[in-house]
Amino acid sequence: MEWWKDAIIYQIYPRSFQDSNGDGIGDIPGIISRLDHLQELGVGAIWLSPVYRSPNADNGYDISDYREINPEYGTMEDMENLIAEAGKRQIRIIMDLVINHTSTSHYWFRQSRDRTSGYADYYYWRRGGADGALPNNWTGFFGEDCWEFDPERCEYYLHLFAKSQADLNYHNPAVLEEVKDILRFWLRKGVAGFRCDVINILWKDSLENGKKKLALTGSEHYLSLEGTHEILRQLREVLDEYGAFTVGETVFVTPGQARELCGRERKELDMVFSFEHMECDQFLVKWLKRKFRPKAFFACLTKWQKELDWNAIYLENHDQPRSISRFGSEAHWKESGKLLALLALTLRGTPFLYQGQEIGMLNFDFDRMRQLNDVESKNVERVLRRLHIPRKARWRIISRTSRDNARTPFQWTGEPGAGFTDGRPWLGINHNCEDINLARQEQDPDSIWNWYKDLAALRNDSAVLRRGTFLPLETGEQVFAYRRELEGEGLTIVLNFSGKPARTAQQGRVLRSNIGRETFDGQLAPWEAVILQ
Ligand code: TEU
Ligand code: CA
Repeated sequence: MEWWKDAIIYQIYPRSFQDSNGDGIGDIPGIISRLDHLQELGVGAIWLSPVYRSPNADNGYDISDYREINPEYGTMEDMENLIAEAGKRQIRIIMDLVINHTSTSHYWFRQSRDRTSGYADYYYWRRGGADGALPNNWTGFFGEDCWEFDPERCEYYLHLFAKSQADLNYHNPAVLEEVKDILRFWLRKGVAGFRCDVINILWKDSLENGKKKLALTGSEHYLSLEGTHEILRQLREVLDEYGAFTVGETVFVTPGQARELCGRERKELDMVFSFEHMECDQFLVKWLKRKFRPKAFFACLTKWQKELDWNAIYLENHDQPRSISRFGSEAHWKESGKLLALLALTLRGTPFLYQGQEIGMLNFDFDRMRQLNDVESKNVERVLRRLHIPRKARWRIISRTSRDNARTPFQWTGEPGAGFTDGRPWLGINHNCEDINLARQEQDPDSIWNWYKDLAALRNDSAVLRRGTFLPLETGEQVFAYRRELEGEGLTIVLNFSGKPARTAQQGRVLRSNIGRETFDGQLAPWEAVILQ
C-alpha cells in the first residue's frame, strides 16, 4: 500500500538523458539502455517528462497527440519496452499529464477553429474589444499576455503559457471525458501514475479582468478553485480503478490549499509539488533573483514539513536552475552537493531526484541568448528588450533563471558528446563535463554519485527515514538540524549551509558524514552534513 511513500522517484527529461541513434536528441531506447544506472541508484519509479507527439514549442509540454510517441523519442513499441524493462527492475513509470492546455497543432484545436465543429468549445475562444483590445487583462506564465488572435475563427484563444499552448475549456464536460480516456489508455499500458502539470489551474471561474499585479494578473480566476477540485475527484475515480498514483504540480499553493488538493480523505491527488522553497532566492517574480538566505529556506521547509503530512520533496527539476549553483556553492562543489543530497533524502516525504543531480551537475556555462532553447527564456528576453533593459543586464537575469540550466545533456563521460550522443547535441553540453561526469565518479568511492547511492540505500533500508516523523531542532542563519523519529528510534540530521564553520548543540554517534568524519563534537566544517544516531 502507498508504495510511493517508500520509493525514491527519479525525473527524466528525455531529450537530454541519453541519445541512442546519434541525432543529438535523447530518446526512449536511450533511457532503456540506462535503466541499470537507475536501479543501481535505488529508485523505485521514473517520472518521465512528456514523450507524446509534440511540435516541441515547449519541449513536449505542448502535446499534439496524447496517444502517440514523439517520433524523435521512438515508437509506441519502445515505450512498451520501457515499461516492461523498468518493471523487471521493480521500477515503475509515471507519465507527465499535461491537460491544462494542448498544442495548437492538436486535432481538437484545429477542429475548434471551425465554430460548427463538435470541438468549437474545447478551448476558451473570445472576441476582442472593438478598439482591438484583448478579451481581458490577464498575463501569462511566460511573461507575456495570454490571448492570441486566430484569423480563421476570427477570435482570440486563451493561452496561459506559450502561444501554441491553448488552454482547454473544462466548462465543456466533453473535455474531461477525453482526458479520462487518455488516462485509461496509459493505465492499461501499465504506467503507475501521473505527474500532473500545473494541475491547480484547470478551472477558470470566469474570464473577467483580474486585479492588476506585477505577474499573473487574473490568477484569482483560476488558482486552486473548487471547479478544479471537482475535476480532480472525477479523475481520481478513473485512477482508483487501476490503483494509480498522482503528484500534482501546483503553482502558488499555500499549505492550506495543498492540504485540500492532497489530503487523503479528499480523494484528489496523492501529493503535490509546492513552490515556496523555490522562491527563497527570488524577489516578487522568478526573474528577479536575490541572495539566497538559508534561514528563510529552512523556515520554509520546516513549515511545509509541519503543515502537510506528506510532501513531494525536490530541489531540482527541468524548470529550475541546478541546486548546487543555487543553494550550495560551486566552489565547494563536492561538499555542498553531498549536503543537498542529504537534505533531499532525509526529509519526510517522497524524494524526487532530477537527472544529473546525482552527479552534481551545475548550471550551464553558456554566454549568449543564441545558445538557449527555452521558450520561456526567449519570451522573457523579448519582454526585457521592450522595457529597454540593456543586453548585459538581460543576460544576467536570464542566465541565472533560465530553465535550460537544468536541461543540458546528462554528463555520462568526459568525452566529446559526454557519452550522451555521438552527434551534435540539441542543447550545448557543459564544458565542465571533463570534470563532472558519471564515469569518473564511478571510479571514486568519495564521489557525489557514490554518496547518493549510499544515502538512497540507507533510506530504502530505514523505516525511520522513510516514514518517521519530522522534528525541527535548529533553523539558524546557516545551520539546519532536524530529527526523524519512529517507534522510539531516531536520527538527527545536521547541515551547515555555508562556506564558514559553525557550531551546533546536536550530538550523537556519526552514522554518515560528507567529510568522512568519525566522531562529532558539535563543530561543523564548511558545508558539512552529518547524520547522527
Ligand atoms: O510548469 C509550470 C510552471 O508554472 C513553472 O514552473 C514554469 O515552468 C515557469 O517556470 C513559470 O514561470 C509546467 C512544466 O513543468 C513546464 O515545463 C511547462 O513549461 C509548463 O508547465 C507548461 O506546460
Ligand atoms: Ca536520438
